[in-house]
Amino acid sequence: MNKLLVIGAGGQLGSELTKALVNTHGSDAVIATDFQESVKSKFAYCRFKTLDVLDKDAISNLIQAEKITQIYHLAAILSANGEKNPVQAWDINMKGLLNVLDLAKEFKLDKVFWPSSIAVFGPNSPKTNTPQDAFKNPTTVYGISKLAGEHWCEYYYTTYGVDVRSLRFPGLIGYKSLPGGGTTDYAVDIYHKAINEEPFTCFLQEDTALPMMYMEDAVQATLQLMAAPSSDIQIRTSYNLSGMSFSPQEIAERIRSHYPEFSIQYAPDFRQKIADSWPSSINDDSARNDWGWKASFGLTEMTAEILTKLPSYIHNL
Ligand code: VAH
Repeated sequence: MNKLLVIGAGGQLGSELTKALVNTHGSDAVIATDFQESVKSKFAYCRFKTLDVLDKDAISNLIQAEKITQIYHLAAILSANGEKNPVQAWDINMKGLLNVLDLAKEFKLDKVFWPSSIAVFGPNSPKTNTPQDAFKNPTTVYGISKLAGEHWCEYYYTTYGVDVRSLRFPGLIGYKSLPGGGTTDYAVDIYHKAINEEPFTCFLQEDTALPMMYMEDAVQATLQLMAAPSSDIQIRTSYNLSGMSFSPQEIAERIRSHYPEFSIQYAPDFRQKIADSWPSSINDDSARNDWGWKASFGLTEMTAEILTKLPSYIHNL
């Protein structure tokens, strides 16, 4: 019987992926964990425990007590927050992953999922349609930790046979959790301001195009990758994944087709330098060829869905 442990379930991706895992495997098959007890209210539909990703013994005890077979390790400090406390970001992002990989090896877990990011690319990577194996020189602690983590995943697969699988997510946009300290999170906050009919100040320049993805697509890609036969997974660092690419002015234009009075101003801050180091679009041919990936949402579809569902979602909180 599959028994799934989600680490960092309270974050942007975890808030939606955990529900999808319960829908797929059943509520008894999933244990949601986070270091913050405060997120427990998000998980009325499955069991929740607090768990610190740096406490290897606690993770080990939970794996044994619950007979865990798969781990979805989502806990990480994102790009913008990581620059405020680099060493802490490295510790959580790297020691957390190594704890999970080592325990997956020790207990011969069936599978591990770990999210990487397009933040592994840097200023000398090709800017558009960036290929899977492009040169990478990340300039954020987050990107450095994700690139190092990718190679640790490949090492644990080739050396110990740990079936760890990974996706290089673009900026993920969902309406079921608040922004989490990422450079792309302006594209989450902007929708909240639009439905509240408040003016929006964007921390990036209007023409800064970045790779983005609607959370529904990110969740489906994760489920699809993890359900694929191991023999289909040709890349054991992390797969490029592409959804859409847009700039702040482009998303503002889409929002104005729903809220004509919506106003935006631009006040670039330290996050502009991070965004400028990343590609504007990603090539995901390998994911399409190896396990049949195809995005469903573009900017028009995502904007329509979020602006339709966000008001009632907030009302029912
Ligand atoms: C961040 N949302 O902004 C994340 C993402 C591509 C960026 O990894 O840090």
